[in-house]
Amino acid sequence: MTSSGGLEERVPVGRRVFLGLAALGALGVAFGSRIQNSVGDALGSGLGGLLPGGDRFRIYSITGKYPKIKDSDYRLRVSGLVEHPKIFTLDDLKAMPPTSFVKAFQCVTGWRVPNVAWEGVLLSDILDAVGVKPQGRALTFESYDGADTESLTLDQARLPDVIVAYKMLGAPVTTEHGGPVRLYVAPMFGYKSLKWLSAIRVVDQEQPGFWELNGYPVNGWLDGATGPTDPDPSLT
Ligand SMILES: Nc1nc2c(c(=O)[nH]1)N[C@H]1C(S)=C(S)[C@@H](COP(=O)(O)O)O[C@H]1N2
Ligand SMILES: [Mo]
Repeated sequence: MTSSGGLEERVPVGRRVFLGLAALGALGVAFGSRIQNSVGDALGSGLGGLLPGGDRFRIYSITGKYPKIKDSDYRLRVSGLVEHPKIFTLDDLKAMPPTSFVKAFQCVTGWRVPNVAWEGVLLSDILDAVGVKPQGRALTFESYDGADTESLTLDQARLPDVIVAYKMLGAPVTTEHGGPVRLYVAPMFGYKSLKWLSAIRVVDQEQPGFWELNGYPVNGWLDGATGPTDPDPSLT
């Protein structure tokens, strides 16, 4: 197996790799890094897992590590332009009304996993629990890995298929997939679905996250989608 690689295996932490959208498209399907291969092998997916339609996740971590967070140690800090900054435990999240649905997961490099069962708390419900101040326009997200960051506008964050997920594939989110809690932004490419979610900050303007600073579009709408009113039904 070659290791030619796409952006997702070549980006050293903190380095800026400027890729145009054309270059992004040309990346096509990337063949895996060591991490991805070892996980793929563990799943018994082989080559099929690395190709679009292989119905297999590839496991990504910018840092090459998977932060291990015990359920009882998990905290989600929500702060910034909010009325009541709050720290949520996993139990706090599970005590909130759950939202679940079945939707695809699609990475910008070409692989896609259809029919994934997701469960968690609507990001919108979390925002209501802390009360967004009128100046709040966007969110930034941080990860326990200390490296990945993401962003959404407030309008994007309030979409009905954007959740703070504690279950995926019918079970608690595994460490590899970003457990105990990850973001799942259904209408956008996978890089928006930040793993090992540690903090959410409400800010007054959108700040590009890690992948965007490395060339991915800040608005990560899935192919063919231009906004909340135009999701591509074939991708759900
Ligand atoms: N913390 C963190 N979150 C992350 C990433 C990452 O490297 N680190 N990769 C992103 C990308 S590009 C994709 S496609 C998905 C992959 O999710 P998976 O590893 O559960 O398959 O996670 C996203 N969230
Ligand atoms: Mo991705």
